[in-house]
Amino acid sequence: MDRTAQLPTRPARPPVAHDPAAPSSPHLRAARVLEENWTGTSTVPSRGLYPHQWSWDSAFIAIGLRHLSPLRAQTELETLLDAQWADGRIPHIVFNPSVPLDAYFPSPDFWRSSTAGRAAGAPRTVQTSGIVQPPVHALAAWLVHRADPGLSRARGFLVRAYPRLAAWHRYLLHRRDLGGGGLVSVVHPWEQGMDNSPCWDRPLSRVTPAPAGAFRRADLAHGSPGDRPTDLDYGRYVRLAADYRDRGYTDGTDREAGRGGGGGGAGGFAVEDPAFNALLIASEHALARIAHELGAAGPARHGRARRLTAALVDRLWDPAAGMFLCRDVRGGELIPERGVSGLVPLLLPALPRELAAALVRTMCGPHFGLGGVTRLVPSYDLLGEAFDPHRYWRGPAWFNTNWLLERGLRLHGAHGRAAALRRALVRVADASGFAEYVDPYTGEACGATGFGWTAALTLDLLHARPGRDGNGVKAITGGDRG
Ligand code: 9WN
Repeated sequence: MDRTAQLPTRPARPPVAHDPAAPSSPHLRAARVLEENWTGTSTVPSRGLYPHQWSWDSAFIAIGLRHLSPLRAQTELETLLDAQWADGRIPHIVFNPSVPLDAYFPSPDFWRSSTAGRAAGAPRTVQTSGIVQPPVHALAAWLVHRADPGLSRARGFLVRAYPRLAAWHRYLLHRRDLGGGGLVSVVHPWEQGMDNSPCWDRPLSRVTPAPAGAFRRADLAHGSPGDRPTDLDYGRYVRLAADYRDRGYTDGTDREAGRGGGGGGAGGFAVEDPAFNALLIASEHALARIAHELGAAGPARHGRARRLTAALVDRLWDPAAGMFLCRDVRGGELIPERGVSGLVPLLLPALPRELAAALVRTMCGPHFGLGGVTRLVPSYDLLGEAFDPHRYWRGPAWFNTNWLLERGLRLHGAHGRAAALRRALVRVADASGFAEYVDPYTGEACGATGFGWTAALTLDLLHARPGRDGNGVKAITGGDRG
């Protein structure tokens, strides 16, 4: 049954905590959001703003959902994996055919996956986008399995998921190493998931925007324009996506495309991002555990994860900034902007100890303010010229990145800071009506409320048993929870 299409778009609700008709605990309130956003086979990020299935949202949502219903959590991931392309990519959106085309832009008739993506192996029966999002899925699959191993084994959950997850990682590592240094590049800001981060301003400035009249945004009907990317950003997003589509969603390098040149793929945008690559590495560790559970070769994957960690340090660590930066693969240089993405590698078990310590110092210093001026870690440098506490990924705090950092703090022994961040996350999420993102200073809600991953990750934090996370790999891949 698909409930999404029948649900009217609602205006943002006041914070649920002050609603007299609201359930009586944060746990129940978070569970209600997930109930309301469930379509029968997956969970929408937001009933109004994002009425389809999104890739990394579903992974985070499954991580929370496993505490309510391991079966629903498995189904969430299975629905996404059913839309995988034959080349291994997991698309960033799986469209719900019963949602009207004009409910979200870009809609299926823009992406035209089943025709434009035919050569790359797009599925015929389901419409998807043609770009990807961060690979949180193997990590999610392992955590979901751990929540109810009996059910998982009885349903063959991991047996079916493992080859698909392995093909997904293969696609990224083989088709997307556009810089030639072993790391994965994203070819669109939507792929990295932090769409209008100031980290993209420089590489995006080379992209000629699509004319304003060539598309119609649907997002502005659901919230304040001041909380969203600008029209100029959208013009560039549309240009990049349309060019990729018109190349058949192929990932040839410049050399393969006959252009010579210094790498970076055939498109106008190619960036190595620390969070995207760190999530791939965390998922490689999870895949090693899944392989072990299935009696396959786990240690080789742990080895690969360690080699990827070394490549990440080699290519993206900036000692002067005390954090990781993005690399613009076309120009070849590091981008001198501090985004929260550069703190996310704290979640890696093989990170050298002195780098982990530097990341914690940077997170708690003047650029991100944790434990001082901010309640949660902002998405971008408080001191950066482009900082804006309300505009999407240009300053507001997001719950998925803070959840990842909480895990990283615990993994590297900063238990006091992790506990404080955990308390703040639950309090702010609940008081904001499970907002999409919040002002990092005040916790004021921005964007949508009733947001899927905010509710799911709150549930996960409420279920945390932090006393059990002494072991590095365990803390990353789920020995500590569920
Ligand atoms: C484009 C769904 C997605 C998140 C992204 C977030 C936002 C989409 C948009 O919403 O992006 O993919 O329309 O702005 O930036 O991280 O996955 O919640």
